[in-house]
Amino acid sequence: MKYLVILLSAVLIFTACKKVSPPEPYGPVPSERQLAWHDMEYYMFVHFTVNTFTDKEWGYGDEKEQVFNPTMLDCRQWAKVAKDAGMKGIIITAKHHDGFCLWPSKYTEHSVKNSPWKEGKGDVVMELRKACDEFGLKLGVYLSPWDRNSAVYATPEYLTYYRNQLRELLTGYGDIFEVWFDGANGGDGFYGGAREKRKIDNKTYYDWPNTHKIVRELQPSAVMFSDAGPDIRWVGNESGMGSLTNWCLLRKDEMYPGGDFARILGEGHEDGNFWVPAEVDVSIRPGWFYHPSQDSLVRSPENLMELYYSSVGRNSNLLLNVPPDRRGLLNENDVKSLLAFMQLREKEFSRDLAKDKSAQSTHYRGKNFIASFVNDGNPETYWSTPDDIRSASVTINLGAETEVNRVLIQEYIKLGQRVSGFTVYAMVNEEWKKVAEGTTIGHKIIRKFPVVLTTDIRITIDEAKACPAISNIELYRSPGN
Ligand code: FUL
Repeated sequence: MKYLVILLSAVLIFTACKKVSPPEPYGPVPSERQLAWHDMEYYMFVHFTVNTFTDKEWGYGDEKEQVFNPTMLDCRQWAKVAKDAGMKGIIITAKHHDGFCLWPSKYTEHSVKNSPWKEGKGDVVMELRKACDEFGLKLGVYLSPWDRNSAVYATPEYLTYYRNQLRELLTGYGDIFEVWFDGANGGDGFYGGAREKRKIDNKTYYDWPNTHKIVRELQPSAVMFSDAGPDIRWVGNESGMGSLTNWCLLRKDEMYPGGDFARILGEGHEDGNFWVPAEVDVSIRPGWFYHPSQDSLVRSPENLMELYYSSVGRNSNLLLNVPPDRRGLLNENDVKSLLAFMQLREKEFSRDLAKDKSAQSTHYRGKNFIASFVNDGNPETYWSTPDDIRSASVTINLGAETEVNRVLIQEYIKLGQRVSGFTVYAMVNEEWKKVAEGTTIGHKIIRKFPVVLTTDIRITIDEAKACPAISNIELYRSPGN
């Protein structure tokens, strides 16, 4: 009898503790390298080349190497500012369309090695590598496929040249987190003195799959950006606007860099068969390169905050361009704005009102998928429902009447992007008042709404492609509008 009781108790305890299995992933899921990229959220773009000294946006390719002569170049200053501004990395234009290389490439004479800067002994990419290491930042490279200097551009020989340069960058400068392939191909250029218009076929000329293989082989952790991925996609505009509906998915085989896909790139493809999330690239000034005439046109901290909401707040990463000036320093005006933006952000999200408050849900999958995992501060735990429940709510009780005007929601994207419709309600005067609604969530969305004095916030998943998996909910009373 005694043994029977022990046995029965053991069975009961076992049943009570039995873990329910997690939901099956739905559709494409992010790779490890993409997951690491999602977590970066905000990093710096640095446009710097001969254009900085010639006051151009697109160099023709005939610029003399002598024009590149920064007087006080200091990559440590760039990195320190990036770090202090809360950025996680820096992507540099190692080569822009003019073909001038910021590192002493052995495949061309058109580089820093023939410039007066450091008597031709300098290497901007290496200095930036060291500075990034010192400040704990990741490094990325932009290598323009269009090269208006190269005599062989538009011939098959150019691909060998381009890939050799890519290999130099991917083998000589430590770990690269992102390789940026832009899609511009304007036509005319210097081309070794030919000074003519050269057209290439975007779809076929660059033979991208074989270039991508080089990146995978030499830097397996790096993500590749272009209009069409393969890992990260352009958001379709350069004004800093992520799309409110933003699927991390793309039918990327239908796309190619430089194609006419701007609208599709904003929303992605709901039924996309690859995980290719959006990156918002935008400049702190009207131009990508430094122009003295734009010193007074630097975006204000408040404007940068709006960019943050329309990028990071819309399931995209923010790649913010801050172009060094002719000294080779980030200009004082830009630095001031960036650091003030950092302070604004700290104030905006200073105290998460949801953290560790009681959370209840209409449904839950099992004890390892309960509502309180949405505000436990652990990105690896999440609330989820049984497989057949695709609409459900989680309610956070704030303990007392509290002012709230921001909500942040994250899906557990390791299981794919699942939610396609949600609504946020606040309990005001004992009634549920709708304060925000939307379609997709993905890695992260942040929504503003007018201040409500409330005791409870309810997030309802109205529609999902599979049972929802929500890893994080945060609530704020921001001083902003
Ligand atoms: C574009 C280029 O043409 C611009 O000059 C800039 O580099 C931007 C980020 O990408 O394709």
